Amino acid sequence: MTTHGAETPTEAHVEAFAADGVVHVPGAVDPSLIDEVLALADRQLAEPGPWVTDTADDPAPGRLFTSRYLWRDDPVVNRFAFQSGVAGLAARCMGSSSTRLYFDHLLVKEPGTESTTPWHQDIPYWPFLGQSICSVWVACSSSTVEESSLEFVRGSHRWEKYFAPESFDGTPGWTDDFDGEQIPDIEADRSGYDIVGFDVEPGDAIVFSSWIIHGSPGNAGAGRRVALSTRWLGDDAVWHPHPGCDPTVTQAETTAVPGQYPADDDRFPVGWSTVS
Ligand SMILES: O=C(O)CCC(=O)C(=O)O
Repeated sequence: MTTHGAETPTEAHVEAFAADGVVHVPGAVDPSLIDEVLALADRQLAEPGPWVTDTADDPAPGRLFTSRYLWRDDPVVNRFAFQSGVAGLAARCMGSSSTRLYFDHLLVKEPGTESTTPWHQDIPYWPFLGQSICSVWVACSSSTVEESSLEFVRGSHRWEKYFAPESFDGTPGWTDDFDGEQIPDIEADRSGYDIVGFDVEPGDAIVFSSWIIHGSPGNAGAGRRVALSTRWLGDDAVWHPHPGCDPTVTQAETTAVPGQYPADDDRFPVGWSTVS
Protein backbone atom coordinates (compact mmCIF):
# COMPACT_ATOMS: atom_id res chain seq x y z
CA MET A 1 0.00 0.00 0.00
CA THR A 2 1.37 3.38 -0.92
CA THR A 3 1.07 6.36 1.36
CA HIS A 4 0.85 9.06 -1.29
CA GLY A 5 -0.99 11.58 0.81
CA ALA A 6 1.60 11.92 3.55
CA GLU A 7 4.08 13.34 1.06
CA THR A 8 1.66 14.86 -1.45
CA PRO A 9 0.92 18.41 -0.32
CA THR A 10 3.35 20.95 -1.67
CA GLU A 11 4.03 24.29 0.01
CA ALA A 12 1.58 25.79 -2.48
CA HIS A 13 -1.14 23.33 -1.38
CA VAL A 14 -0.56 24.14 2.28
CA GLU A 15 -0.63 27.88 1.61
CA ALA A 16 -3.82 27.59 -0.45
CA PHE A 17 -5.49 25.57 2.31
CA ALA A 18 -4.64 28.23 4.89
CA ALA A 19 -5.72 31.16 2.72
CA ASP A 20 -8.78 29.71 0.97
CA GLY A 21 -9.90 27.00 3.41
CA VAL A 22 -9.79 24.44 0.60
CA VAL A 23 -7.25 22.89 -1.75
CA HIS A 24 -7.45 20.40 -4.61
CA VAL A 25 -4.70 17.75 -4.46
CA PRO A 26 -4.73 15.67 -7.66
CA GLY A 27 -3.74 11.99 -7.54
CA ALA A 28 -3.59 11.78 -3.75
CA VAL A 29 -4.85 8.19 -3.39
CA ASP A 30 -3.70 5.02 -5.11
CA PRO A 31 -6.10 3.83 -7.89
CA SER A 32 -6.24 0.26 -6.51
CA LEU A 33 -7.86 1.57 -3.35
CA ILE A 34 -10.31 3.67 -5.35
CA ASP A 35 -11.53 0.50 -7.09
CA GLU A 36 -12.10 -1.06 -3.69
CA VAL A 37 -14.20 1.93 -2.62
CA LEU A 38 -16.32 1.62 -5.77
CA ALA A 39 -17.00 -2.03 -4.86
CA LEU A 40 -17.77 -0.92 -1.30
CA ALA A 41 -20.35 1.53 -2.71
CA ASP A 42 -22.07 -1.36 -4.52
CA ARG A 43 -22.13 -3.36 -1.28
CA GLN A 44 -23.42 -0.44 0.79
CA LEU A 45 -26.23 0.34 -1.64
CA ALA A 46 -27.33 -3.30 -1.42
CA GLU A 47 -26.75 -3.68 2.31
CA PRO A 48 -26.44 -0.31 4.06
CA GLY A 49 -24.50 0.32 7.24
CA PRO A 50 -26.04 1.64 10.47
CA TRP A 51 -25.77 5.38 9.74
CA VAL A 52 -27.31 6.09 6.36
CA THR A 53 -29.15 8.85 4.57
CA ASP A 54 -30.94 7.79 1.41
CA THR A 55 -33.35 9.59 -0.92
CA ALA A 56 -34.30 6.37 -2.75
CA ASP A 57 -37.91 6.63 -1.56
CA ASP A 58 -38.23 10.37 -2.22
CA PRO A 59 -40.27 11.61 -5.18
CA ALA A 60 -37.22 13.56 -6.49
CA PRO A 61 -35.43 11.75 -9.35
CA GLY A 62 -32.18 9.89 -8.76
CA ARG A 63 -30.69 8.75 -5.49
CA LEU A 64 -28.44 10.50 -2.98
CA PHE A 65 -27.06 7.91 -0.58
CA THR A 66 -24.57 8.40 2.21
CA SER A 67 -23.20 5.98 4.79
CA ARG A 68 -20.94 6.94 7.65
CA TYR A 69 -18.92 5.43 10.50
CA LEU A 70 -17.84 2.31 8.64
CA TRP A 71 -14.16 2.27 9.63
CA ARG A 72 -14.62 0.11 12.72
CA ASP A 73 -16.22 -2.76 10.80
CA ASP A 74 -15.23 -2.40 7.16
CA PRO A 75 -11.64 -3.37 6.23
CA VAL A 76 -11.65 -1.27 3.04
CA VAL A 77 -12.64 1.90 4.87
CA ASN A 78 -10.21 1.09 7.65
CA ARG A 79 -7.33 0.71 5.19
CA PHE A 80 -8.42 3.84 3.35
CA ALA A 81 -8.43 5.88 6.55
CA PHE A 82 -5.19 4.61 8.02
CA GLN A 83 -2.99 3.49 5.12
CA SER A 84 -3.86 5.56 2.05
CA GLY A 85 -2.06 8.68 3.25
CA VAL A 86 -5.17 10.83 3.77
CA ALA A 87 -4.47 11.20 7.50
CA GLY A 88 -1.03 12.64 6.76
CA LEU A 89 -2.40 14.83 4.01
CA ALA A 90 -4.87 16.33 6.49
CA ALA A 91 -2.15 16.86 9.11
CA ARG A 92 0.21 18.58 6.71
CA CYS A 93 -2.46 20.84 5.26
CA MET A 94 -3.53 21.90 8.77
CA GLY A 95 0.02 22.18 10.09
CA SER A 96 -0.87 19.73 12.86
CA SER A 97 1.56 17.36 14.53
CA SER A 98 -1.05 14.59 14.39
CA THR A 99 -4.53 13.75 13.22
CA ARG A 100 -7.24 11.61 14.76
CA LEU A 101 -10.13 10.21 12.76
CA TYR A 102 -13.54 11.59 13.60
CA PHE A 103 -15.46 9.62 10.95
CA ASP A 104 -15.60 8.37 7.40
CA HIS A 105 -18.41 9.30 5.01
CA LEU A 106 -19.23 7.49 1.78
CA LEU A 107 -21.21 9.69 -0.61
CA VAL A 108 -23.00 8.33 -3.68
CA LYS A 109 -25.06 10.26 -6.23
CA GLU A 110 -26.67 8.23 -8.96
CA PRO A 111 -26.94 9.83 -12.42
CA GLY A 112 -30.01 12.05 -12.70
CA THR A 113 -30.04 12.86 -8.97
CA GLU A 114 -31.72 16.21 -8.39
CA SER A 115 -31.19 16.32 -4.62
CA THR A 116 -28.40 18.77 -3.92
CA THR A 117 -26.01 18.96 -1.00
CA PRO A 118 -27.14 22.37 0.30
CA TRP A 119 -24.58 25.03 1.23
CA HIS A 120 -23.38 24.40 4.77
CA GLN A 121 -20.46 24.41 7.18
CA ASP A 122 -19.51 21.04 8.67
CA ILE A 123 -18.38 22.15 12.13
CA PRO A 124 -21.83 22.96 13.60
CA TYR A 125 -22.95 19.39 12.78
CA TRP A 126 -20.05 17.87 14.70
CA PRO A 127 -19.35 17.52 18.44
CA PHE A 128 -16.01 19.30 18.19
CA LEU A 129 -14.56 22.79 18.17
CA GLY A 130 -11.16 23.96 16.92
CA GLN A 131 -9.65 25.52 13.82
CA SER A 132 -7.64 22.42 12.89
CA ILE A 133 -10.46 20.13 11.86
CA CYS A 134 -10.83 19.22 8.21
CA SER A 135 -12.14 16.74 5.66
CA VAL A 136 -10.24 14.92 2.98
CA TRP A 137 -12.89 14.26 0.30
CA VAL A 138 -11.55 11.79 -2.22
CA ALA A 139 -13.19 11.42 -5.62
CA CYS A 140 -13.70 7.82 -6.70
CA SER A 141 -15.25 8.81 -10.04
CA SER A 142 -14.70 11.71 -12.45
CA SER A 143 -16.99 14.67 -12.03
CA THR A 144 -17.14 18.26 -13.10
CA VAL A 145 -18.49 21.16 -11.09
CA GLU A 146 -21.39 21.48 -13.53
CA GLU A 147 -22.29 17.83 -13.02
CA SER A 148 -21.78 17.06 -9.35
CA SER A 149 -18.44 18.10 -7.88
CA LEU A 150 -18.01 20.28 -4.81
CA GLU A 151 -18.08 24.06 -4.61
CA PHE A 152 -16.82 26.30 -1.81
CA VAL A 153 -17.17 29.91 -0.69
CA ARG A 154 -13.49 30.72 -0.71
CA GLY A 155 -12.22 32.18 2.57
CA SER A 156 -15.50 31.60 4.45
CA HIS A 157 -13.59 29.49 7.01
CA ARG A 158 -12.36 32.83 8.36
CA TRP A 159 -15.75 34.48 8.72
CA GLU A 160 -15.94 33.58 12.43
CA LYS A 161 -19.49 32.33 11.84
CA TYR A 162 -21.11 29.19 13.20
CA PHE A 163 -24.31 28.75 11.23
CA ALA A 164 -27.12 26.55 12.49
CA PRO A 165 -27.01 23.03 11.05
CA GLU A 166 -30.06 22.15 8.99
CA SER A 167 -31.54 18.87 7.88
CA PHE A 168 -30.40 18.45 4.26
CA ASP A 169 -33.75 17.24 2.98
CA GLY A 170 -35.84 19.65 5.06
CA THR A 171 -37.41 16.85 7.09
CA PRO A 172 -37.34 16.96 10.91
CA GLY A 173 -34.22 15.47 12.47
CA TRP A 174 -31.48 15.86 15.06
CA THR A 175 -30.39 19.25 13.70
CA ASP A 176 -33.69 20.74 14.90
CA ASP A 177 -32.32 20.90 18.46
CA PHE A 178 -29.87 23.66 17.49
CA ASP A 179 -31.02 27.26 17.66
CA GLY A 180 -28.71 29.71 15.89
CA GLU A 181 -28.05 32.00 12.96
CA GLN A 182 -29.24 30.65 9.61
CA ILE A 183 -26.77 30.32 6.77
CA PRO A 184 -27.36 32.94 4.04
CA ASP A 185 -28.99 31.81 0.79
CA ILE A 186 -25.75 31.47 -1.19
CA GLU A 187 -27.44 29.86 -4.19
CA ALA A 188 -29.82 32.78 -4.62
CA ASP A 189 -26.92 35.26 -4.73
CA ARG A 190 -24.02 33.33 -6.25
CA SER A 191 -22.41 36.42 -7.76
CA GLY A 192 -22.24 37.95 -4.29
CA TYR A 193 -19.76 35.31 -3.12
CA ASP A 194 -16.31 34.13 -4.16
CA ILE A 195 -17.30 30.62 -5.23
CA VAL A 196 -14.65 28.12 -6.30
CA GLY A 197 -15.19 24.54 -7.49
CA PHE A 198 -12.99 21.68 -8.65
CA ASP A 199 -13.41 19.19 -11.47
CA VAL A 200 -12.01 15.89 -10.18
CA GLU A 201 -10.65 12.56 -11.37
CA PRO A 202 -10.58 9.32 -9.36
CA GLY A 203 -7.95 9.54 -6.62
CA ASP A 204 -8.03 13.35 -6.41
CA ALA A 205 -8.48 14.80 -2.95
CA ILE A 206 -10.17 18.01 -1.94
CA VAL A 207 -8.99 18.99 1.54
CA PHE A 208 -11.22 21.54 3.24
CA SER A 209 -11.69 23.22 6.58
CA SER A 210 -14.68 22.17 8.66
CA TRP A 211 -15.54 25.89 8.84
CA ILE A 212 -15.75 26.59 5.10
CA ILE A 213 -19.16 26.90 3.45
CA HIS A 214 -19.58 24.29 0.73
CA GLY A 215 -22.19 22.38 -1.25
CA SER A 216 -22.74 20.47 -4.45
CA PRO A 217 -25.41 19.99 -7.09
CA GLY A 218 -27.19 16.66 -7.71
CA ASN A 219 -25.65 14.60 -10.47
CA ALA A 220 -26.19 15.74 -14.05
CA GLY A 221 -23.42 13.40 -15.26
CA ALA A 222 -23.84 10.09 -17.05
CA GLY A 223 -22.24 7.93 -14.36
CA ARG A 224 -22.52 7.26 -10.63
CA ARG A 225 -20.64 9.83 -8.56
CA VAL A 226 -18.82 8.27 -5.61
CA ALA A 227 -16.61 9.95 -3.01
CA LEU A 228 -15.18 8.89 0.34
CA SER A 229 -14.62 11.70 2.80
CA THR A 230 -12.66 11.24 6.02
CA ARG A 231 -12.87 13.81 8.81
CA TRP A 232 -9.71 14.65 10.75
CA LEU A 233 -9.07 16.23 14.14
CA GLY A 234 -5.90 18.30 14.42
CA ASP A 235 -3.92 19.68 17.33
CA ASP A 236 -6.44 22.21 18.68
CA ALA A 237 -9.59 20.04 18.39
CA VAL A 238 -11.69 19.80 21.54
CA TRP A 239 -14.71 17.62 22.28
CA HIS A 240 -17.85 19.78 22.19
CA PRO A 241 -21.07 17.77 22.28
CA HIS A 242 -24.04 20.11 21.82
CA PRO A 243 -27.73 20.07 20.94
CA GLY A 244 -28.29 19.49 17.22
CA CYS A 245 -25.01 17.67 16.53
CA ASP A 246 -24.50 14.31 14.87
CA PRO A 247 -25.62 11.59 17.31
CA THR A 248 -23.35 8.86 15.98
CA VAL A 249 -20.73 9.35 18.71
CA THR A 250 -22.28 10.62 21.93
CA GLN A 251 -20.80 11.22 25.36
CA ALA A 252 -21.87 7.71 26.33
CA GLU A 253 -19.51 6.22 23.73
CA THR A 254 -16.36 8.19 24.38
CA THR A 255 -13.96 9.00 27.18
CA ALA A 256 -13.47 12.46 25.64
CA VAL A 257 -14.06 15.29 28.10
CA PRO A 258 -15.98 18.42 27.01
CA GLY A 259 -13.57 21.28 26.28
CA GLN A 260 -10.55 18.98 26.08
CA TYR A 261 -8.52 17.36 23.33
CA PRO A 262 -10.21 14.01 22.45
CA ALA A 263 -7.43 11.57 23.38
CA ASP A 264 -9.74 8.59 22.93
CA ASP A 265 -7.76 5.99 21.00
CA ASP A 266 -10.77 3.73 20.68
CA ARG A 267 -13.28 6.21 19.18
CA PHE A 268 -10.96 8.77 17.62
CA PRO A 269 -7.79 6.86 16.75
CA VAL A 270 -4.58 8.52 15.62
CA GLY A 271 -4.21 8.37 11.83
CA TRP A 272 -0.91 10.16 11.52
CA SER A 273 1.61 11.59 13.92
CA THR A 274 5.07 13.12 13.89
CA VAL A 275 5.79 11.08 17.03
CA SER A 276 6.49 7.45 16.15
O1 LIG B 1 -20.12 14.94 -1.67
C1 LIG B 1 -20.94 15.84 -1.48
O2 LIG B 1 -21.74 16.21 -2.33
C2 LIG B 1 -21.01 16.57 -0.18
C3 LIG B 1 -19.80 16.41 0.63
C4 LIG B 1 -19.81 17.21 1.87
O3 LIG B 1 -20.62 18.08 2.10
C5 LIG B 1 -18.77 16.92 2.85
O4 LIG B 1 -17.96 15.99 2.63
O5 LIG B 1 -18.74 17.60 3.90
